[in-house]
Amino acid sequence: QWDPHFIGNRQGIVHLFEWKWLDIADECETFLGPNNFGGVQTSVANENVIISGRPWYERYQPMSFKLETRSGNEKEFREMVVRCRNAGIRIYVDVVVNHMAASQPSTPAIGTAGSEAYPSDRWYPAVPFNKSDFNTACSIENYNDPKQVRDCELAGLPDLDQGRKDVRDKIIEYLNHLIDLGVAGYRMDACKHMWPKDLRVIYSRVKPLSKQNGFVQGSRPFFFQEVIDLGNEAVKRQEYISLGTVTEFTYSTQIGMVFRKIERDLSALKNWGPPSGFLPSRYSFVFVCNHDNQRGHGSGGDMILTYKDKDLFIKASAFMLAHPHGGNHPRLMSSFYFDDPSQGPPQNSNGDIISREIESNGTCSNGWVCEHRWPEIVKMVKFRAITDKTVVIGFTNIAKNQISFCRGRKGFVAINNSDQPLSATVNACLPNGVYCDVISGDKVDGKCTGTSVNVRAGKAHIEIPSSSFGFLAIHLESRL
Ligand code: AAO
Repeated sequence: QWDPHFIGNRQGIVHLFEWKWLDIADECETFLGPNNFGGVQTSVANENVIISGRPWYERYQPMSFKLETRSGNEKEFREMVVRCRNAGIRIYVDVVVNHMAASQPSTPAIGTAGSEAYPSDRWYPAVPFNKSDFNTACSIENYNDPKQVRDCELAGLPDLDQGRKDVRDKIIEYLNHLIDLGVAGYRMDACKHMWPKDLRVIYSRVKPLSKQNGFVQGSRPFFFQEVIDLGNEAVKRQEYISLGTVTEFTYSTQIGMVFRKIERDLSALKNWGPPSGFLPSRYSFVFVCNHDNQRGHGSGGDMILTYKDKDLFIKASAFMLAHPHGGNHPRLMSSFYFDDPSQGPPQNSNGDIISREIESNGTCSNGWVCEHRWPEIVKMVKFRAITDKTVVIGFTNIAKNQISFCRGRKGFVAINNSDQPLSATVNACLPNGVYCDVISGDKVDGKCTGTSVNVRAGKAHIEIPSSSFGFLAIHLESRL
């Protein structure tokens, strides 16, 4: 429940937020597979309520467990899983089982598979769930009262009682259906609002993965559980680590503070890990931003870095990929452009999602950002694979907001986040040789199109002008 089951030495889970299943299949084959990514987090796959204006968040209001949404139907879902697996990529589904759809301006509420529901009567015939399956209505007002957080309603969403057998059975049936379709695991939504003891029962009854679907027979699916814990409330993320990995929201806020220079500077990266307040790496599910906090939902704040802060976001993401904390599954957000935080994905006048298109330079168009295609990020996914299973050594605080470190004897990075040029001789740890910085250029026919770095006796002289991007990375395979 802590292993993402990547195929080979792959790295990172890309959240293809609001993508259609067949677009994901295509992305696996043409980009993610060839570039050594590990997996994809999909949007919520089961039927959701239709909300006028089609905001993205309608998908967090389930109507039934039918696999039919704006991303596609069950047949397309299955095709995606198989095509991605054949391209070396695992699929993880966003799963919402804390609650069902809230009341809408008109009754009955209508879902993306055509189902009807009567939320104010707690009647969802397409499951079916009725009044007895829900906790008594009350709203979460005090996050310091764990019972209220678990048994009352998050944002007015009718709160399922996972302590009831028939509720559990329906949830387990759905999770097992996804296993049969070949998924490798789940992003479990709103775990803070469900009792760990109930989740334990549910997870324990989820089928093991099978050889037939390309896994080690009998292995457990991967769980990453959404629990927002910034240290100031009663519910702690530690309550969930015996069940699977847990989202590390403090990582997202702290990395933003470090790179934005809010009460922090790059020297904070020296003790990056449990000493900074993070869970042990095995349990820690890390990311720079997610689909909520990139738009002010959840634990959003001004410190969060998103695609809108392009250079800083790339630098922070490159650091996340260069640093071993979070194991092989750091999550990379892949967004659509938005101004209004409620705005849904690119869609036509019928409300159908418009596919991303790929430009000749490899970037996305039609309203999709595709951060996962930005070259620095792609190159650092490779860096992470090459330096896998090594630790940070030779960390050097060069000057304020100028640091460097090695990943064992396999990789080296230097970061300049100051207004001053960086020029220093530092520990570089790699075998003697001349290496090509993969951020400023590429190794082409044995020559470097960017900055070369000469490593001698574990040291190198490096220069990062203040006008440059501010990140330098070399590794064993960039040796000239
Ligand atoms: C929509 C409308 C609502 C309406 C509702 C029902 O926006 O106005 O009442 O429908 O009609 C998403 C959207 C919601 C949307 C919902 C359903 O974000 O806006 O509601 O779909 O369509 C809490 C949960 C966390 C949750 C987060 C949004 O703990 O699980 O709220 N995230 C997930 C998904 C998310 C989704 C849902 C859950 C629901 O990722 O996309 O909602 O399925 C504190 C608590 C957090 C809490 C936040 C926000 O955070 O700690 O646990 O998150 O408050 O309520 C500082 C603090 C930080 C604090 C934060 C905000 O940062 O340090 O702790 O301030 O106060």
